[in-house]
Amino acid sequence: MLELYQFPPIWSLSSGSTFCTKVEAYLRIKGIPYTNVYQMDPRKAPRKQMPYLIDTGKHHTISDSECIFDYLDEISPDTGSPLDSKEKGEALAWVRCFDHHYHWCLTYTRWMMPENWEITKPIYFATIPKILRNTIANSVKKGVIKTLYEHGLGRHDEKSILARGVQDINALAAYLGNRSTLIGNRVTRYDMSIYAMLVHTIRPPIESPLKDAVLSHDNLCQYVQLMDDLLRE
Ligand SMILES: N[C@@H](CCC(=O)N[C@@H](CS)C(=O)NCC(=O)O)C(=O)O
Repeated sequence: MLELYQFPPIWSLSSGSTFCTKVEAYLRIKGIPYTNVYQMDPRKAPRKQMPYLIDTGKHHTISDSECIFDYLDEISPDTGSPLDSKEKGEALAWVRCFDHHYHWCLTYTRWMMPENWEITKPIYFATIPKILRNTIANSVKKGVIKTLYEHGLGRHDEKSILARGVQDINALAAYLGNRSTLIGNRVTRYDMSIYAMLVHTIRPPIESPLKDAVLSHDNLCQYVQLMDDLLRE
């Protein structure tokens, strides 16, 4: 049995974390049975980040969404038409762009834009007793500010951070054109990152130029819709 350790659902998302949504989406697309184990404290995770997966039968723990994907492909190999190395290279570049750059622009909109922090804070920290909520929320936020700075993005002003996120979105929309999936003619693991980042941008009640940018591209909205439909099946 596979146990997926992840942050719990919020708003209408499967999890508060893009990376957790990404992994759960892949498990569902592949039709692999799993159980969700919701956990709020990433310090309990092997790499101090969520998600992670435990294959209880094999006493095997895997953390990091990409490592989890490799494991899922190992136990349930992809039977679709294979991608060539150029297609794989392009898809990987998009995943790296969204997982390691766009994700931080999105994080900025939730944690750093004061009007959005007012929405995020009570939801993210709802399970913390009220008396401690502000102290803990502010201490976790300090960690996010530090990570954004160390990443490099946090050294820019808000206007540039948001502009960079919008650039990622516009570039993706141009690349996707009228195709319905990122690469090849079928849904692959690479779609899961892109779907997770887009759905986390448009679904929550968090307003930002990133959300406006996604919503302004019909092909990206249709892309999210297609993945939502497949995940409901
Ligand atoms: N490279 C990791 C990134 C996972 C990640 O950043 N998880 C975040 C939630 S979105 C987390 O657990 N953050 C807590 C922390 O870093 O303290 C993956 O692909 O799984």
